[in-house]
Amino acid sequence: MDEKILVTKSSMPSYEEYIEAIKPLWDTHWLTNMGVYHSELEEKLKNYLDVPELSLMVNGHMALEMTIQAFGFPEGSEIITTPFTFISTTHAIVRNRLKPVFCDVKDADGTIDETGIEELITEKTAALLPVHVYGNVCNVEEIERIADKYNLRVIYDAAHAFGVSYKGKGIGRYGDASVFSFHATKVYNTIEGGAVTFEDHRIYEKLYNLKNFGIRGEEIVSEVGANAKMNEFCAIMGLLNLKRTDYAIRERKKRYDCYVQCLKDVEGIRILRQEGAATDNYAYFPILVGEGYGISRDGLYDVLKENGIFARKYFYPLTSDQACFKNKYKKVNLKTARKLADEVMVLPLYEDLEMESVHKICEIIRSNEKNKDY
Ligand code: T4K
Repeated sequence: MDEKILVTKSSMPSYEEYIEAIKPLWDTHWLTNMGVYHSELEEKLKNYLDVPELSLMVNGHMALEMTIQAFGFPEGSEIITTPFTFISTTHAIVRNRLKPVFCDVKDADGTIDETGIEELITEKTAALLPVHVYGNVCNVEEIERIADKYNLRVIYDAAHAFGVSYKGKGIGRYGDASVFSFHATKVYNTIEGGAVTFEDHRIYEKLYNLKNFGIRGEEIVSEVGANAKMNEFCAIMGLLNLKRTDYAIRERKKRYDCYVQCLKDVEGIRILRQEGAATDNYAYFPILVGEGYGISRDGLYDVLKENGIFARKYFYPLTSDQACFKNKYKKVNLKTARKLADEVMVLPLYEDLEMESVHKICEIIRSNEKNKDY
């Protein structure tokens, strides 16, 4: 096993299948700007994700930016979010000239600690932007109760939650809108891509304009938009990958279960896994390397690396600690988020990861357990 094992590997159809599927583009020369494959993918994804409305985007980040813009919050409004996420979540708020207010997360699953939200609400608060981190579902009922009480919008960062359903409903049906990422590293990819899901059709029209420069007619530009359209090559990749997503998730599950089996009783190692009413998409395999383990998280990261295994510290550091945001926003207690960020490590997981590799990774982890002499 000399090959490098990276944290993930893009899911793809066969070369022949993709080449065959993109052939018609050489007849039509229609490559982007809401083409036929774009429309077909929107329809198919609505069905797969069990949502009434969906707008495709060039990537998950622009989907977040466009969605926040679509709600038209006054400049300087506060958005309550979490720092235990990919930098994109915080960037999207700040690039809209809004202020992130960081709320702590729960030790059990890394999602927003809903019990800490109300004390952060001020007259400037406009929305909540919680993250279904690793596909772990936020407490959507309590978040809805708070949002209703204070008349706030809820936008979920569902970048990791493709295909997840909660209490029998697609996860994209909760809140005012949910944003998915279809990046190459995700459970489901369109090379680069993303989507916004929501109930209200007016949001579809708004996003359609915003992602196309705010153009409303050949000679009319009504608002300041951007270019966030998905092109036809990506849409075709998405159509083909959608056919194999269930297979990809099943294969991930086998590897995930194997990790759980091998690591469940290693002292000091905890799997950051949510138990509950949501389905799992096996997007990531995050573990926490606690004090009771033989070496530190960084120590284990290095040992794995020496063995050709490239795990990742998703999500360390907290976004609030990054140079561009540090000390700029309200100081709040982020004790749990900081602890998780210091201990977390995501192990390799993808559909064709060799089972032998999973065992090898677990062996390395087990061999560094405290008081174990292998
Ligand atoms: N919100 C959240 C919570 C997110 O996690 C993300 C993205 C977003 C919003 C924004 O969505 P997008 O705009 O990205 O659609 C990766 C991804 O680029 C990013 O999409 C993802 N989250 C984040 C968690 O991970 P990096 O900087 O770690 O990627 P990179 O290039 O180091 O790749 C990681 C591994 O993936 C590589 O070691 C190998 C594999 N890989 C990578 C690429 C680029 C492939 O197999 N194929 C590839 O094409 O950010």
